[in-house]
Amino acid sequence: MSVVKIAPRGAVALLDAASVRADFPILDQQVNGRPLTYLDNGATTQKPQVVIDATTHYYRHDNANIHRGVHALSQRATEAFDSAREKVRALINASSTAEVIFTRGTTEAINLVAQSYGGSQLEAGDEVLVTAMEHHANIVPWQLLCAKTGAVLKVAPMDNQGALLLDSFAALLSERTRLVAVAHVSNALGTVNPVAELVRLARAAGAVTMIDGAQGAPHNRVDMQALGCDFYAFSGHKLYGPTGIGVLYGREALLDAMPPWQGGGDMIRTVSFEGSTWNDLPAKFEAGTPHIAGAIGLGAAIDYIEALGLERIAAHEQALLEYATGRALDQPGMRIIGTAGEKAAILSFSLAGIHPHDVATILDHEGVAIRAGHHCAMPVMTHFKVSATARASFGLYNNHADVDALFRAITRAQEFFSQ
Ligand code: C6P
Repeated sequence: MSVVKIAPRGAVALLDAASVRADFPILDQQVNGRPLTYLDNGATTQKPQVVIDATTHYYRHDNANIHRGVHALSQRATEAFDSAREKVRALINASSTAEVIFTRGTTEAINLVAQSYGGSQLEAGDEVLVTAMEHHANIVPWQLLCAKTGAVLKVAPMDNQGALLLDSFAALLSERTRLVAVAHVSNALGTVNPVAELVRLARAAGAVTMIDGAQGAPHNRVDMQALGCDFYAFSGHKLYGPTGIGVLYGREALLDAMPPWQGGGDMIRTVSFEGSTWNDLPAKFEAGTPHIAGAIGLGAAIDYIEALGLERIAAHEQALLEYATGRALDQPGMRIIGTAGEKAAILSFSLAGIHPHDVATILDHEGVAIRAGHHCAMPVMTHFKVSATARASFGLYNNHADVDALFRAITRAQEFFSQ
């Protein structure tokens, strides 16, 4: 079994987890008579008070539709919404805010690309290449596209540690490959894919690249210009922001050439019964009233994580992963599922003789929140010959005491089932 790599920490001051924790009021509660230990951050993260305040402030003081009214409230709402987009742009180092499309989340962003780019560009016999560790959100939209166009879905395999087989990936690329869609980080395994290298290979083969960053953007700084991908998607709610808001980054030249995917208000320049013309980016892909409060909340979440420092967050989470992995290796009957050399702070596991759902239920009785199931990555479960795993996933407010609480509860579950 390979050992988890530790991010270089020398240059980065560590997070003060205790003071950070105080920023998240939800963490200060008892669940089933125990202090809450929240380890389901891969599913969604908790929100700091500043995010709650930003959305409340909008509804309390500035609530109005954007880009439509000349009145003061609409101007304030528009300013806050536009400034959130600029914060996203800066976070991911996109060249311009035209490249930042607000969506409902990662799922909607990938569907947008599949339907608009894929639907207009792919033909029968073209190929879409994904990997064996994708979330359903980065499989099913491509299957729908293939069914519609006659394109073919190809799957790059992974090894038994959950690492992508680079040679096989490269061998699957050909002049027929039109689109490569890859997870930055696997939600079921924690594997960090070498996305820069994958993008380089895909581009050399002439393919367009879509990175599913749902589990990538929250754990590492991502830089669109350095990465060179064509599309990158992530969800606000996994980045300490609200649900219902997410981002599609798209290279401007591609977005410009793509047809709209939904019609309605805001995405048009002119409408007549003879035909309509489209608005500039990013409005062309944002039909209807957007999730204004969500975008504002996401902007506040970005301010929050930038103030803490994404590098410090990454180092802190890697330290926790290293500690939890060491504990797991010492725990009798515990199998880690996903042991790639490069991992984000996700620990998928099974306990001998106990169904993952029972593990999660007993942990819940101990106040420890984890997720159990297939994690919307059924092919990953098939690969590892399990129907489900238990999964602890760490966020910036978790600490060593949370890992200790996890392992206390795991031992309790094992004792309970050995009776
Ligand atoms: N994974 C998890 O518990 P949405 O639902 O659109 O915000 O994100 C979808 C998605 C896409 N890709 C990856 C890699 C993901 O992890 C997720 C969401 C959650 O792992 C819910 S299944």
